[in-house]
Amino acid sequence: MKFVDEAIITVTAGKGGNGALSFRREKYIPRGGPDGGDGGDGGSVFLQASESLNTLIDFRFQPRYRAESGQGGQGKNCTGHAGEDKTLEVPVGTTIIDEDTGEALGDLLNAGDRLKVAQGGFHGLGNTRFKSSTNRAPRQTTRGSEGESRKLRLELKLLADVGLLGMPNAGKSSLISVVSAARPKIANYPFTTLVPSLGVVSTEAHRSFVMADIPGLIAGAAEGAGLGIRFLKHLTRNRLLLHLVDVLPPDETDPVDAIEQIDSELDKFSAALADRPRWLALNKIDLLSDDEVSDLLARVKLEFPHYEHVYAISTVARRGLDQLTHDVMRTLETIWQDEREDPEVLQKELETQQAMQVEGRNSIAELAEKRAAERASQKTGSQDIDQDDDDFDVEVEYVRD
Ligand SMILES: Nc1nc2c(ncn2[C@@H]2O[C@H](COP(=O)(O)OP(=O)(O)OP(=O)(O)O)[C@@H](O)[C@H]2O)c(=O)[nH]1
Ligand SMILES: [Mg+2]
Repeated sequence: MKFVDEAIITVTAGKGGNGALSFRREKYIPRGGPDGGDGGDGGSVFLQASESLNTLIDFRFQPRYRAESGQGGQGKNCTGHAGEDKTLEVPVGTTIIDEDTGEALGDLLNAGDRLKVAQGGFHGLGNTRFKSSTNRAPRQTTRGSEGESRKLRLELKLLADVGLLGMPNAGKSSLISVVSAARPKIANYPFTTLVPSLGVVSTEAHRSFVMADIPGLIAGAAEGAGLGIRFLKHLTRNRLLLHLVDVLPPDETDPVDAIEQIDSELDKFSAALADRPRWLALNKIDLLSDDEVSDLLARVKLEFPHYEHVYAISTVARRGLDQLTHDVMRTLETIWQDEREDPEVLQKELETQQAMQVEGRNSIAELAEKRAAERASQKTGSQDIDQDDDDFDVEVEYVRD
């Protein structure tokens, strides 16, 4: 699943320093002549792609950037210092657009790629420059020119890092809405979410990850029950799955059964996906007493030892959320670092993703075949809604408010 992360920033290059008006004045040297130096050039603004960033969220808090101006020239033919360039780091894959003209200025696709987005002003000339045989004492200088200023739109197509998974009504959309700026619909009935959405979770400045909210699953999803399993394919590029469970489902079923059912649907969809790191978050603990929460946690840990991370949270009472998002952030950072530093790890990750996608496609195709066979036998094909369009590469656009 891709999404578009956006930020609008204003960049202003430094002004060029003015040229100086000065004459040499020394004892015994009458009419020393002009010695006003040139100003320094203004600094330019550059954008540079960096692998250590993965969202544009920090630009929301700091939308204005300015490079240093050049200093004015001085007497004794001293040239003013040039202003320092300003380099802003953006995530690899960022597209840069001039917001006023709509012109695409470039894409920074590889780490280290650099693009000048605002040209620094040029230096002014000191009066020395205007000396000539006919004018030995010029009083003329020029001013440095203004630095370029531009409003830029940065766009980043991103993949989600963490995918939410769970029964309808477990609180997946509620979670994403309290930890990010995403505002999916939340309601007390199953299948509120019909399309995936994404949100950027920022744990602190320069640290963020992308979370995906997908429609809920129910038992029998692999056979087409509910909305089926096709949304699971959106999780095949996520590094981590977060399985959300309602601790007190309105139909009074046992949350432990719900965990089993989701696990089993995941197994049927793709063994490789079921093998991904998967954490459990028991949600709505505000509805239970502390003792009940401890009992449930103990039971869950006993019955599902493959879940190494189990959290008790409440999106409504905002309990346990910081701990959860920080732990997710830290784990993702370790995974990213390993992938950056070890090409074998990255290669293995890409192979796993490939396996998940192939297995997922097969499961979806199997379900579509089964449905087609059923339709053929019932001869009711015409009134069927085709739920299994292969929208494997669908682009979900989410733009921050
Ligand atoms: N008491 C309580 N209610 C919650 C909590 N989190 C979510 N809810 C409620 O649970 C209901 C379902 O929440 P959603 O976030 O829409 O659930 P979902 O998992 O996205 O559901 P689908 O989109 O249908 O799959 C809503 O009425 C929420 O207000 C919580 O921590 N405590
Ligand atoms: Mg939802």
